[in-house]
Amino acid sequence: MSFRTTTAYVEDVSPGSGALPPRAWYASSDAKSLSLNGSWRFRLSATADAEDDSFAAEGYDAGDWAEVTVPGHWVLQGHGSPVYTNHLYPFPVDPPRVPTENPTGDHLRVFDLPADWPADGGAGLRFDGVESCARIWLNGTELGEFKGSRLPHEFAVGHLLKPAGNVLAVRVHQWSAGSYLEDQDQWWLPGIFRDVTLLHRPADSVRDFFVHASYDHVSGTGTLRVDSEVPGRVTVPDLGVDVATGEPVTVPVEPWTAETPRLYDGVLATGGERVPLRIGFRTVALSDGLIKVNGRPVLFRGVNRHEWHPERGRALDLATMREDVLLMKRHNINAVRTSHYPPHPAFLDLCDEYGLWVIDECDLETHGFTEQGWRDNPVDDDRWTPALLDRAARMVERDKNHPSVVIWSLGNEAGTGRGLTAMAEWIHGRDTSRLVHYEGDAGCRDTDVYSRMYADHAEVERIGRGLDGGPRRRRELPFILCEYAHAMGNGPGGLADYQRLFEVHDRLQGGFVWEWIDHGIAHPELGFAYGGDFGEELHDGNFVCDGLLFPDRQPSPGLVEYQKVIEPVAITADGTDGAAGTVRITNGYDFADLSALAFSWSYEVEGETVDRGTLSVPALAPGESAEVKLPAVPAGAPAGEAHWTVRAVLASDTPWAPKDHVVAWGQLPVSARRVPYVAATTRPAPGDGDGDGEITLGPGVFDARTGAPRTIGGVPVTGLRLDVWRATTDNDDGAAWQSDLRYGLLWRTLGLHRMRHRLDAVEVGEDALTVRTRVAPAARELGLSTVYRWTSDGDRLRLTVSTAPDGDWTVPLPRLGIRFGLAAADAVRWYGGGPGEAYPDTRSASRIARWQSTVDGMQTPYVRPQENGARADVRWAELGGLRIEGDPAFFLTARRWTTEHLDAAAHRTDLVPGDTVWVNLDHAQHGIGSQSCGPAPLPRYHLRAEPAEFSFVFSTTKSVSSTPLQNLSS
Ligand code: IPT
Repeated sequence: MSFRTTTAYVEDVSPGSGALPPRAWYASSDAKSLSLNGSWRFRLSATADAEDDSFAAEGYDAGDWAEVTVPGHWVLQGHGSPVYTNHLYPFPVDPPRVPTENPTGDHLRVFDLPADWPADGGAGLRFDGVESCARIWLNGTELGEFKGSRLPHEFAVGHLLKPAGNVLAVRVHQWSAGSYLEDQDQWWLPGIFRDVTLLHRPADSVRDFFVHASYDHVSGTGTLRVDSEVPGRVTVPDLGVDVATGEPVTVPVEPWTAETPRLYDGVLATGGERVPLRIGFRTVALSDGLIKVNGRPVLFRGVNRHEWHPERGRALDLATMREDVLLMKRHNINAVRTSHYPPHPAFLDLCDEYGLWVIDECDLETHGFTEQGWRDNPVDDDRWTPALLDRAARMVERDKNHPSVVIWSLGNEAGTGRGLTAMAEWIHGRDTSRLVHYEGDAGCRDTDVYSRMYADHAEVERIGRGLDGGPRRRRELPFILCEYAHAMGNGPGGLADYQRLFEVHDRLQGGFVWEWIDHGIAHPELGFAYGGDFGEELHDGNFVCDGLLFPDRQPSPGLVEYQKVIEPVAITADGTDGAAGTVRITNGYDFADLSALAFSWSYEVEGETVDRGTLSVPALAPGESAEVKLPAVPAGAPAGEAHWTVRAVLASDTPWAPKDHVVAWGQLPVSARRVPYVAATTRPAPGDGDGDGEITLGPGVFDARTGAPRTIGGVPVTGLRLDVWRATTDNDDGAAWQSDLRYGLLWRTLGLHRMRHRLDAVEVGEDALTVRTRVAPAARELGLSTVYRWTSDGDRLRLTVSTAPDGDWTVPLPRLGIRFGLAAADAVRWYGGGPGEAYPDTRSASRIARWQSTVDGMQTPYVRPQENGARADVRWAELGGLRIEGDPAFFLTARRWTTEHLDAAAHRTDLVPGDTVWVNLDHAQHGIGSQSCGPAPLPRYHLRAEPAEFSFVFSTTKSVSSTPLQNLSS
C-alpha cells in the first residue's frame, strides 16, 4: 500500500474521485446497516500537509489523540474556533487556491462488524455531510476524496471489510476549492457534521430508484410508476397495488398536499432488498402563469431554514429537526426553503409526513465574488461546471422521492453564468415533475418562477399587478419572494402589509421570511455568541442572528406576528365593529376545508371574559367565506369597553398539535372605551414646612424648583420627563448599504440619544401645575417645546404632555412619550395589547385583554440587546404601586436598566439590573421595518415630529393583586 502525501486534490475544482454515482436516499431497509456515529479519535493540524497520511494505516496508534463526536464540528468541540462572515470569503480570493493555513482534522474510527453482518454481498460507506473536503481510507486503502459539504457521498467498501478491527480514516480540510462554492451567510464550521453509515449491500439490492406519483384532480386518481435501476416489484397494500418496477398503475387516491399530507406506505422489493416507500401523490405544474399543485394555485407562507443548533451547529439530531417542523406547523408556516443547501435528508421525511412545501436548494453560493464585480465567478467558468453538475445531481438524486419537494433551487447569490444554466438544463431533463428556481436569474431564462429577495411593498404590488415589465418570459411567470421580512432583532415589521398583497394578487404566490432561527452559539460568558466573539479578523457581527426563533428555539415576537399574519382562516368583522352581531369567516387554505377546526367565541368587557361558547361554522371550502351570527350579548354583561373574540382551534389532536391549539383568531370591538376623566378640582399648594421646596397637588408631591414629581400617592417617582430615544434596533441601524434608511445613524447624528431638557417655567396656577421646557440636542437648532400640565381631583393626578417641534425636522422620532423611574416594581398588570411586544408595524398578534407579567418577564431576549418589550394599546397598567391610565392608550415598557444601558449592551449578559425600574409610557413609536436588509417601515408607520398631546392619569394601587386573571392564557 502507498500513501500519497499530495494535497493537490484540496485545490482541485473537480468534485472528487472514487465515490459511487449519487442515488435516492432512504432511511431504512431490511438490509443491515451500522452507524459509525459516535466518538472518533481526532488530531488537528494547522495546515493540510503538516502530517503525512500514515495514520490511515492499520495498526496506527492514535492513543494520544483527542476525541470528537461525529456528527459534529471540531471548532464547536474545543479545537480551534468558528468564524462568521456573511458574504466575504475569510481567505484571499484566488480560486481555486486556498490558504496554507488550512485547519485539517484527521479522524479515526476503529470498528467491528456486528456478529450478524452477512458474509455475502457488498457494502457501502455513506457520508451524509462533511465540511469542506474529505479524503477517506478504509483499512489502509484509499477510497477517494470529495467536496460538496452538504451532499451525500457513498463508497463501495465490501471488498475491504473484515469482521473486526476495521480502521476508517478521514482527513478533513476546512478550506478547499469547494469553499469557493459554499459562501453562504453562516458560520464556517468544518467537520464530519452528518451521519456516517456502513450499509450492507446484498446481491441484487436496491440502487437508485425514482418514485413518480402524480395526481389527476379531475379524475381523482393517482398514477404511480417506480423506475428502478435494479428491477423489482412495488406494492402498496392500501391501494391494492402490486406492479413491476417501470410499470405505471392508476388508482383512485387521496392526494398529498402540505395541508393534507396523505402518504401511502409501500415497498420496493428487488431480489436482494426491501425498501419502504412513503408515497405522496401530487402534481406540480405551471399553468395560467401560476404554480399549481393538483390543479390549484398555492400560497407559500414560508421560511428560510438554515440548520442550526446553538451547541451543535449544523449537526442536527432528529429531535431538533422534528422540533423545527412542529414549530413551523404550529405557527401556520406551510413552506420551507432549505437555504442554502440540501438539509439533513431526514428533515425532508418530516416535511413529507407533517406537510410542508419545500424548495430544496443546492449547496451553492459564490457571493464573495460580488466584491470584485463577479470576476472569476466559478459559475461562469467552464472548469467548474462538472462540480456544479455534481452538486445538482447529488441533490436531485438524493431527494427526488419526496412529495414535499416541489421546487429545486440552483443555489443562492451566485451571480449568473453558464454553469447555472447547465445545472438548470440537467435538472429539467432529469425531473420534469418539479419547477426550477434561482433568484439570481433576473430574466428567468433558466427558471420557472420569478423570484426576488427583499423587494419592498410598492414593487411587490407592481409585480402583482403585472406592471413590472421585464423580459417576456419573466412577465409570464408567477412570483415569489424567496427572502423577505429580514427577522434580525426586533421585527420584522410590515409582514401584514405584504400578506395583504399576496392575498389580493394571484401572481404573488407568497414568500419565505428570512430566516427561521438565530445562529447564536451558546457561550459561557456571553449567553449567545455571534460574529466577532471568537476574535475573527473579518466578521459580520450579529447579522447571523436574524431568525424568527432565538438560538434556543424560543419563538421571538416576530414568529408570533408571522403566525397571526399568515393564519389560514380570516376572522373579521364585516362592518366597522362587532356590534353588528356577525363575524365573517374566510377559509384561506388552498386545499383543506374547515372541518378539522372548531370555533368558539368569548365576550369580554374591559378585558375580562364575561361568557364564552361555541360557534357553529360551516365546513367552508378553500376560498369560501360565510357570515356567521354571533350570540346575543350575554345578559347582565357589565358596561364598559367590549369585544368579541372568535377563535378557530383544532377540533381534535393532529400529529403536530393537540386538540384546542389555536389556529386563528379575530377580535371584534363592540363598544368603545371611555377615556379617563379627571376633574381639575384641586389647587397646587406649597408643601408643608417651609424651605423644602415642594408643591403638592392631590396625591402628587413635586419639586418646586423643577416641577418634577417626587412622589405620587407616596410612591417615589424619579426623573419623569419627555423621552424620544430608544436603544436602536438592528432595523433602526439598517444594513451598511442602506445609507438613507439608517435611522439609528441619522438619529445619533442629530443627537436624539442625548437630548437636553431646558426648564423655562414652573407655573403654579389655580387648578394646574404647568412646567414649560424645551427638549433639544446639543449643536442643533431643532427641538421640541414641551409642556407638562398636572391637574388633580384630589385622588388622581392627570399629566397632559404637549409637544411641538421647533426647527426643520426631516427625520422621524424614535419614540414619543415619558419615562420615569420607580424604586421597586416586579408584578405588572395591564389592560391592552398582549401578551407579547408590539410596535406600529408588528402589532397583528397583539390581542386586547387583561394581562399580567413581571418586569423581567416583559423583556424580549434579543441576542444583541435593543429596544424591545413594548406592549401596545395599553388602556391602563399597574406596577410598583402605581396605576396609570392613558388617554389615549399607550405603549408600555418597563425594565431594570436604562435605555442608555440597553443601547450600550452587546450581549444579554451586559444587562445588569439596577435598583430602579425604568418605565416608558409612549404615545407613539416609530415603526420597525426590516431595513437590516430590506425595506424601511412604510410611511404610515413613521413617527413624524408633529405637534402632539397625550395624557396619563396616575393613582395608586393599594397592593398589586395576586389574584390570577382569567384571560392570561386563553
Ligand atoms: C441575502 C442572502 O441570500 C441570505 O443568505 C442572507 O445573507 C440575507 O441576505 C441577509 O441576512 S443576500 C442580500 C444581498 C440581500
